[in-house]
Amino acid sequence: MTLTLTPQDLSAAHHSTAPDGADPRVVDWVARIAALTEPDSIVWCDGSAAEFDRLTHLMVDQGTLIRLNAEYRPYSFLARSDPRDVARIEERTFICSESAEDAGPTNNWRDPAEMHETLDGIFAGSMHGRTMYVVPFSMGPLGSPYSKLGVQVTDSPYVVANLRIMTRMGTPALERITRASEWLAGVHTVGAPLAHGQADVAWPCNDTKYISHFPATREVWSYGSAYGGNAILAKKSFALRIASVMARDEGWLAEHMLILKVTNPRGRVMHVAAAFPSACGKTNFAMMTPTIPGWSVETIGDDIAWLHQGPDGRLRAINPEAGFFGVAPGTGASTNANAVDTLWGNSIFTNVALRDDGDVWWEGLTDDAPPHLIDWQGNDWTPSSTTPSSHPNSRFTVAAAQCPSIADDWQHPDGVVIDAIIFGGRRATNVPLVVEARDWDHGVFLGATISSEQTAAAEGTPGELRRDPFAMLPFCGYNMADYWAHWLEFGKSLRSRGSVPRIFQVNWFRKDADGSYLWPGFGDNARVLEWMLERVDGQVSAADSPLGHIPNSLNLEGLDLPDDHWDKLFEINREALLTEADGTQEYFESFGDRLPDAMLGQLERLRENLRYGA
Ligand code: OXD
Ligand code: MN
Repeated sequence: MTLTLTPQDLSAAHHSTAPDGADPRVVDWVARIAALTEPDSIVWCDGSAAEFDRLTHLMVDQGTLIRLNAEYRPYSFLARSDPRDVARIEERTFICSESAEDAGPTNNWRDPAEMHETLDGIFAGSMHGRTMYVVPFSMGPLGSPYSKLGVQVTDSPYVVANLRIMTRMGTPALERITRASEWLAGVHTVGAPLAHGQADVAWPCNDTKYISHFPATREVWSYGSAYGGNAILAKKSFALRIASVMARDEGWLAEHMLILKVTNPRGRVMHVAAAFPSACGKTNFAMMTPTIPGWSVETIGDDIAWLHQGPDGRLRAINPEAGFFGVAPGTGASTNANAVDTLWGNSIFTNVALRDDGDVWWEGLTDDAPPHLIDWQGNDWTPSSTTPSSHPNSRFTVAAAQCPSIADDWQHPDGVVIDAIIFGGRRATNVPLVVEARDWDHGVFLGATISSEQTAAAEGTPGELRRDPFAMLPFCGYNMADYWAHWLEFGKSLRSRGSVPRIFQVNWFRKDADGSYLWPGFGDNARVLEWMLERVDGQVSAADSPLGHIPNSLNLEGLDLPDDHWDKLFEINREALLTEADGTQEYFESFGDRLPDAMLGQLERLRENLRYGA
C-alpha cells in the first residue's frame, strides 16, 4: 500500500459505499455487477459540480482530456478518441427480445439467454484496475409525470462527465428510485482491464463491441466503446430503444424528434416535433434563426421527444435530455449561430481540432481555416492537408440551458402541446419541399417511407435509398411493423378525444439536374414552417396532389429563388414515384403479416393517385 494518494484514490474516497437510503434493489444490483466486473473501487456519483471538477482533473492528469484555453473556452475540454471508436456501430447493436419476430427484420436479434451468457463471459473481470462509477439519472425533468429513471454503471470517467451534461444526474435522481419505481439498468465497460501496474491509455476501448438491449428486463449492456452513442446509455439505448418498448406497452411514443416552440406574428404559440434521419441538420433546424420577420423559433430539444396524450387529450412532448450531443462539423456562425453561442464554455469536444491558442476548430466553424492546427488524431494540420482536421462525426457535449434560443418552459414537467409533426429525409429526387398529410394514417405512411439517397460508397450503393422509417431505423427497440401499428392505434386514441396534430413531410435537399440544391435551407426553412403552421391555424389554402396537400404559394419575400426552382421543388414525376412505390411494396412485404393493413391501403391509394389522380 502506497502512502501517496493518486487522484483515483481521491475520487474513490468519495461515496465508495452506497448513499444512505439508496433503494436496496439498486444496491444489490451494483454489488452483483461489481462482483462480475471486479473494479478496484466503486464511486457513487452525486452529480455535483465538485464531483465533475474532480473527474475532469483526473482525466486531464491521465491524458484523456485536454483543458482548453480558458480565455476562449472556459471550463471546456477536448477528448481525442481511439480512431477505431468514433461512431455508433449498428452491426454491433443488438435487440434481445424473447423472440426474433419481436425484434423484427430491421434489428439484429439475439436470444436473451445466449447473449447474457456471452456478456457474462466478457464482462468478467473487465473493470480490473479501474473505478466503477455508479450514475443515477432521470430522463426528463425531475418529478415530471413523463420522466423515467435509470442507473448506469461505467468504468469510463469520460462517460460520467458526458452523462452529467446530458441527463439530470446524481443524488436527486437516486432518491426518486424507490420500491415502486421502474428504472433502467445500464452496464457499461470500455472493455480494457488493466493488469497490476499496467499504464492506461488516453482512450481505452476494445475492438470487440456489444451494445445489447434487453427490452423485457429494461437492461442495456454495452462493451468495448466509449463513443457517446454506444456508451451514454441514457440517450439512444434508453431514451429511444428501451423507451420505445415502454411506450408501446404504456400507450405513448418515444421518438427520434427535435421539439420547437414557434410564435407567429399574431403572438400565437405553437409547438412542432420533427423526425429526421441522423446527419440531416436536426440541430440546425432545432436552433434555427428565421429569415422572415415576425416569426420566432425557440428550442425545446434537438434529438429525442417523448410524446404522451395529456389529461386533456392533447398530444404533449417533453425532451428527456438535458444537453446536446451534436455533430461539430458544419456548425458555424452562418449555419447555426445559436449552437456556436451555446458552446461558449462548459463544453466537452470530442475529435475536433486543437488550435495553437488552445481553443478548438472544426470544418465549417469559420469560413477560413486557421493556418495551423493539431488534427483530431494529434497530428499537425494545415489548410493544405488532404484530410479534414476534425472527424466528420466529431461532437460537442453541452447543457441545453446554455442555448440562447432555449425556450423558457423547455423543462416544464407537463411538456408542451404539439400542433404539428414533421417527417423529413434527405432526398435529391422525387420528394417535394413540403407535403401535408391528408390525415393521421396518411401521416404514418409518410413517416414509414422516410428515406435518404445514399451518397458515400461507405453507406452502400450510391443513389440507392436507405429507408429510415420515422428516422427510427437504428433506434426502434421492437418490430418496426408493430411500431407502425402502435402509431396507428395512438392516432385513434387522439382522434377519439378530439385533438389530432397535423402531419407534414419536408425535404430540404432536393437537387437540380446539375447537382445543386434547389432550396437554401437553414433560416429559410422558416418559410416552410410558416406555411405549415398557417395551415394549422386555418389561415392558408393548399392544393391537392397525388402525394397530399401542397402549398399554392409560400412567403418568398426577400429570397432570390430562381424562377424555375418552385416548379422543380414541387415537381411530381409520376413514373419515378410509381417505381419507388414498388420498392415500398417490397420493403413493406419484408415485415410479413405483422404489417398493418392500413399501410398497404395507403400505398394502394398513392398508386391510384399517381395513375389517375389530381
Ligand atoms: C445522433 C444520431 O447522434 O442520430 O443523434 O446518430
Ligand atoms: Mn439523433
